[in-house]
Amino acid sequence: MTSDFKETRTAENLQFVPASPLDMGADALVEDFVRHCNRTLGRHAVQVDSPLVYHAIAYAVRDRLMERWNHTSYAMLEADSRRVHYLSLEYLMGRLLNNALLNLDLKEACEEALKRLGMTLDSVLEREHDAGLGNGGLGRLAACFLDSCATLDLPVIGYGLRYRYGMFRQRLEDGHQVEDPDPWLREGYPWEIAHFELSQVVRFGGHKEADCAADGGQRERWVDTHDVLAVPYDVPVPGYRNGTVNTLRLWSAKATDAFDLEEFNAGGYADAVAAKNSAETITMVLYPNAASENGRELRLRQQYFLASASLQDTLRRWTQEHGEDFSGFAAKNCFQLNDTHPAVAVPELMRLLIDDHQLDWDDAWEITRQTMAYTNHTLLPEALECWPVAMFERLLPRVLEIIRDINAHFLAEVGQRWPDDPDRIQRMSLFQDGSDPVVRMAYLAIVGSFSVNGVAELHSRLLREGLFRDFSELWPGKFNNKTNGVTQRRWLAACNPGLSKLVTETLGEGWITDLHQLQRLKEHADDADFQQAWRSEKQANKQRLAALIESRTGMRIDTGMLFDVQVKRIHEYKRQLLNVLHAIHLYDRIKRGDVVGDPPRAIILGGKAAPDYVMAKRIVKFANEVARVINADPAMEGRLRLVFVPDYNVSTMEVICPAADLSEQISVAGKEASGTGNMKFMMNGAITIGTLDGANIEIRDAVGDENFFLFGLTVEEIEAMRPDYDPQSIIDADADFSRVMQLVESAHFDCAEGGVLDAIVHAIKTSDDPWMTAADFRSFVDMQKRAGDAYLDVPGWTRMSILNTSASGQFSTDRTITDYNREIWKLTPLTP
Ligand code: 26Q
Repeated sequence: MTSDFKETRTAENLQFVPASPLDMGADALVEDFVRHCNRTLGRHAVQVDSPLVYHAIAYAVRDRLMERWNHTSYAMLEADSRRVHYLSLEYLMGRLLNNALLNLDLKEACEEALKRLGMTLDSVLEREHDAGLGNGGLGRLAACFLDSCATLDLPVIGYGLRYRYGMFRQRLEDGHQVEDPDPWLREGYPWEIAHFELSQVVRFGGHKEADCAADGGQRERWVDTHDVLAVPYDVPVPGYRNGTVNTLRLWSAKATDAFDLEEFNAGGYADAVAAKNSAETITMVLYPNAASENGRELRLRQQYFLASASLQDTLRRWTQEHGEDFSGFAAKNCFQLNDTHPAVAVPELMRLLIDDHQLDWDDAWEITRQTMAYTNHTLLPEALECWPVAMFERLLPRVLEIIRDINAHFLAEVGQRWPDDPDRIQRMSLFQDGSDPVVRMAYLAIVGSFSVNGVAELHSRLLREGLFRDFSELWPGKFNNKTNGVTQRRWLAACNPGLSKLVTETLGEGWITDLHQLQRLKEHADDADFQQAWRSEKQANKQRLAALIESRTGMRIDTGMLFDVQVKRIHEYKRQLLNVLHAIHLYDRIKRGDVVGDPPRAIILGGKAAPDYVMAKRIVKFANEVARVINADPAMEGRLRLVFVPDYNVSTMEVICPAADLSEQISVAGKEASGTGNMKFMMNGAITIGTLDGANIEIRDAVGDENFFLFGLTVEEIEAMRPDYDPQSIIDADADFSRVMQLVESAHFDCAEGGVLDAIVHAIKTSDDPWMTAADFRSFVDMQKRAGDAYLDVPGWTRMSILNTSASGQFSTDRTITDYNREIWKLTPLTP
C-alpha cells in the first residue's frame, strides 16, 4: 500500500504533508462518510435519522477543511506576518456545516452524496446544534467578522471561551418565558480540535510580594495563587473559496495537576475533586446580558481567563520566534477588544511584559498602547462595566496594582493638560470613589488603546459628544467609527438560496465577495418579469417560515399576509412594547369594523429576555397574552395574527429574515448602538420601519427616504422633550391611543397575575419612562398605516424590496473589515 503523505523527519520533529488534496466529488464523500461511520465512530450501521449521520458527514467535510487549515496556519507562521487577535467573550457562530459546504464549494457534491445514501442535505443540516456562545448582536458580529476576515485572507485569530452551556433555550409556558440549559456539546462537536499541548496556566487569588531583581531593582511577584489550566479548542473558519481557513481558539478551564495535588495533600481525595470542579466552573456557562449580572465574580474570572490565556498564547508564539526581544512586537500584533468584556487585557499585557518578561514600565506601556484597540457597543450608561475594587483585590491583586499605576501615570497626563481642573481629574479617573469604589473598564480600555470606535455613525458621534467627551477632548485622533455589517455568505447566499439564485442569474456571482455589485439590481426594479420572480422567491420563503411557526407553535399563518417582523433580544429600549401596542390598535380597529384598506398582517415577534430581567420577561408575557386574545377572535381571522416565535437564535433567523416583508427597528433614538438585524432584513428585501437610531440612519441614506418608513423623534427631540414628558396627556389627546390603553387596563388580556399588567401600564404612563414609548406611538401608527397602504401596491412594494437589497452593499462585513483593516489593523492579506 502506498502512503498518502510525504514525510520529513528531523531529530525532534515529524512533519506530514498530504501528497495530494482530497477529492471534492460526491463519490469520495460517500466513501469518506462510510469510512467515518466505520472507523471514526465505530458503527457498522447508522440510522438515517440519528445524529451520527450528521457527525459522519461533518467529519468528511472537516477532512477537506483540515488540509486548507494546516496550510493557512503554516503560511502564517512562515510569513511571520502582522496579526490581529480578536478578543471576545462571545461568538454566536450558529451552525457550521452549511457554511463550510458553501465556502468550500461542496454543496452540490454533498447533496448528491447524501442522495445516494438515501438522505437529504436539509435533514442532515437540521441535526446540527447551534453554537450559541453569545447573547445577541455583539456575539453575532464577532462571527460575521471572522467570516469576512477569512474571506479577505486576513491573518486574524479569534479568541473566546468554550462555554459548556451556551445561550439558554427558551420555552413558553402559559405565555411566560422558561429557560432550559443549552447542552450543545452533549453529542460531541465535530468542528473542534483540542490542542492540549498549547494549554496555558491562568492564576487567581494569592498575594503580591516585592522581590529583589538581579540588577538590584525591585520586582513584583505574584505568589500563592490558585491556578487554572486553559485548554484551547480550535474551530476552523473557512474563507469563501479562497483556500484560507482561519482559527477561532476557544479556551476551556481545566484543573491543573499541581492544584489537584496540593488539595489532595491538604484534604484528601474528595476535597481535591471539589476543588477541581470549582476551577472548571469558569467556562461552565455564558452569562446573559442582564444588568444584575454586573459585578458577578465568576464573570470577572471569565474575562481574566480569556485575556490572560490569549495574551500568553501570543507571547509564547512571539518568544518562540524572537526570544525575549520585544522591540518588534507592536509592529506585528494588534488586539481588538470586543467591548470592555476583555479589557482586563490592558493591565494583563503590562503584567506579563513586566513580571514575566522583565520589560520596564515605559517599554511595556508603549507596547500596550500600540497594540490594543477598543470597540464600544453601547450608549446605555448603566451598561458600562464597573468592577468593585475589593473584588479585584481579592481575585487579581497584582493586576489591580498595575491598574493603579496606569491611573497614576494617566492622571498626571490629564493634570498637565488641564492644570487647574480637579473635577476633570475626578471624572476621568479609572477609579470611581465612594463607599464601594469600582474600576471603570471603559476608561481603562480607552486609556490603554490607540483606537476607540463606535459601531455606527450616530453612535460614534454620541460617544464623542457624551459618554467619552473628556477623552475625546484629550485624544481626538483616537476616536473613530466603523459601521457594523453582516456577512452576505450566511445572510443571503446560504439562508436564501432561491433569491441568491435569482440574483446570480441576473448579475453573476460576484456579489458573494463584493456586495456593492447588488447596485445593478436597480436596473431591474421595474421589470415586470423580474418583479414576478422576486415575489415568488419571497412567497416561497414565507411558506418556509410559516411551516417553522406551525411546527413550533401549532399556529397556521396565511402567507398572503404582510409579514411584519421584530426579532431581537427583548429589551425596553428596543420597544417591543410599542409594537404590541400597535397590534392592539389594529385589533381595536378591526373590532370596530374599521377594516377597509388594510392588508391582512401577521405580526411576528421573537427574542429572549435575560432570565433576571424582570421587565423584559413581563413584556414576553404581555405579548403572548395579547397574541392569545387576537388569535382566538374569529373577527381577526384572515386579517390579523400576532405570533411569538419561541427560542429565537441564529438558525431561526436564517428562516425568518428571508421571509420578512417589513423589518421593525423601532428603538428609542440614541439607544441602539447600531443594530445588525436591520441589515439582514434589508439584504433579504424587507423594508424597514424605523427610527433615526443606530445604523437605521445609514440604511435610510443608502436606500432613499422613499424606500424606508421613518417615524419617531430624533435624539435631540427626545432629549428636549424628556424634562416635561407627560405620557398621560399624550394618551388623552389621542383617541386611538386612549382606546388601546383602555383595552390594556381593563384586563382584556389575561396578564394581571404577578403584577405584569400594572408594570406594563406604569411603564407606558410614567413621566420617567426612559424609552418614551408614548411619545412615538402616534407617528408609529401613522407610518404603519402608510406601510400597509404601500404593501397593497404590489409592483410599488416589489420595487422597494428590490431597491433595499440593491442598496445593502455597504452593510457587508467585508466593507466593515476592510475599514478596520485600512484604519486600525493595517494587515497585509496572506494568500495561501
Ligand atoms: C455584561 C455584564 C455581565 C454579563 C454580560 C454582559 C453583557 C453581555 C453581552 C453585556 C452586553 C452584551 C451584548 C451587547 C450587544 O449585543 N450589543 C449590541 O452590539 C451590536 C453589535 O455592535 C449592536 O449592533 C447593537 O446595537 C448592540 O446593542
